[in-house]
Amino acid sequence: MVIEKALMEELARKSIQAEKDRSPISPITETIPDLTMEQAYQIQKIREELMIAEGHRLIGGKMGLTSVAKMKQMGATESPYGKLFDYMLLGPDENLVFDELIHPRVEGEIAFLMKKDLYGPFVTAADVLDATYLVLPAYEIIDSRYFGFRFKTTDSVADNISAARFKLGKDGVAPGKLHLEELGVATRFSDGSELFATGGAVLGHPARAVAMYVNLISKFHDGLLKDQIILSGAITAATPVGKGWSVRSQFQGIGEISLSVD
Ligand code: OOG
Ligand code: MG
Repeated sequence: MVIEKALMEELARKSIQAEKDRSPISPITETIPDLTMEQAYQIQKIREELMIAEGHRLIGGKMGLTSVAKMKQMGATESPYGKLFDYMLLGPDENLVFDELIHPRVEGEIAFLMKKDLYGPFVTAADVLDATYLVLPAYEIIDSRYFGFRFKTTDSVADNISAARFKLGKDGVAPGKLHLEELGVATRFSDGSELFATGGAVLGHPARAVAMYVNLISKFHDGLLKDQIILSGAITAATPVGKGWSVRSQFQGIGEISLSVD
């Protein structure tokens, strides 16, 4: 189905409004079942432009569904991208405020801080490592604007793939010294539950996810820029959290990160 620009803008505004009001909406595919990935990215792009027009600053990007654990959890096989804005970044000692979100889930991720601009569509994992200043432990807090976190990947793409908040560890390491595919990430929640995986869970090597991001955004002639941050996707499944929860992770050879929920 052809979707007029005006309808795309309306759909982008609904997702933004749902985020602001903490009030979930129905997936687009309930009314437009054949929504294509291309159309979904066009809606996401309009959403991005509206956010920037409101005064938010674009500070990086994120890949999603890059590990088998996440793909299984969401029942999807395609890895989509989204964008990160300044208001999403939690300070090093800042807590997550549950009441600002709808149904937050926490994900452990490897973040990359860039020292050079990268433009696709022919960027490789080696190019990414060469353009990376630091690799850091990160948590992403996703918060789908759709009821019950239920959607198709196209719906999620139009909703900036659930991006809501993220936090970086205090220490980072230059990538040259690391074997990111072998690095273990151990996470422990305050209820005693634990998750473990290695960096290789993300497409065999997390730099591949970053390369994929750069190559995908080149369709809009966008690049991954110096000083931007990119999250390479959840290493393990996302965990729903509530008020009073806390979580701590060790990223072997990089550092640790923790988060509490108020
Ligand atoms: C889509 C976002 C997935 C990740 O790291 O896999 C994501 C979703 O599951 O809501 O951020
Ligand atoms: Mg994520």
